[in-house]
Amino acid sequence: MKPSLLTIALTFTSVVLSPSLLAAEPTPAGGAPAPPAEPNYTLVFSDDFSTNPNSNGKWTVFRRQGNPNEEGYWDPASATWYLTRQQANLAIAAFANYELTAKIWKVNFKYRVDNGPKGADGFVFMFYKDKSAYGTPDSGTYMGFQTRNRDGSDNPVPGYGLQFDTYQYVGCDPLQTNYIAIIQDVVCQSAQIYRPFTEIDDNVWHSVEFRFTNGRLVAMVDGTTLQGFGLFSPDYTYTGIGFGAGTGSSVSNQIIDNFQIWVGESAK
Ligand SMILES: [Ca+2]
Ligand SMILES: [Ca+2]
Repeated sequence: MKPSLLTIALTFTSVVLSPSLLAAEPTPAGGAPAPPAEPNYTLVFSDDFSTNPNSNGKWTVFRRQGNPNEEGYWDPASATWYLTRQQANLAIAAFANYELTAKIWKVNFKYRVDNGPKGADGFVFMFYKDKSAYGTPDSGTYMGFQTRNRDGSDNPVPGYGLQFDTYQYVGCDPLQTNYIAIIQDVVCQSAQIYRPFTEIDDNVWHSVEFRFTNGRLVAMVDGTTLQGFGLFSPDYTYTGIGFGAGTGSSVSNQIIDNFQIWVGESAK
């Protein structure tokens, strides 16, 4: 029997999941009570990158180098979007022209990243992010999740990220192997939950579904649930939703496709 989302969430989050959230859910054991009902989702934003995302009106893009051939390069032949190409010190912060105010939603997207296992630095799906803070996105480690000053220092940007990290060092990353994590405001030492994940820079297309349900997060890659997590008190102040990515001295093509935002209402 396929484990329920609740079961998986518990596996990862027994410490941090809100007891009130748990109490609200039916018990999955025994088979008698029904699992939590799926919300009814409505598609509110999508881009299959069949048109140029740098001019199709769907995105607001910030770049460190200011070069749309390297940061947010649209490949018309494959109809995909390269967050970065294989060049050093790139950063992009690309926000969908959509204000994320919903508290029940999900996104779907595909990614392909090459140059493993030494690709870098990774990319991050961003949500409830303060897009007004940009600014120049910072490169490398910071993956556009933070902004960069003229002197090379960087600033926190409020909001959350589902991080796909492909370059690690002690003092920043919680693991010294490729991993996924939920981060907030800053990249380094902010992971609220993380786990090793090898299927990032393997140059294969992977499909992601990421669900947010009143603070409960579930990440699925290629149909398998990798991570469940609960936020006690989500910060809904900011509405930015999109992607960041960076390269440093090591590089990758970091490509996305078929991005969709769905907003849900409780089926109850
Ligand atoms: Ca496409
Ligand atoms: Ca890293």
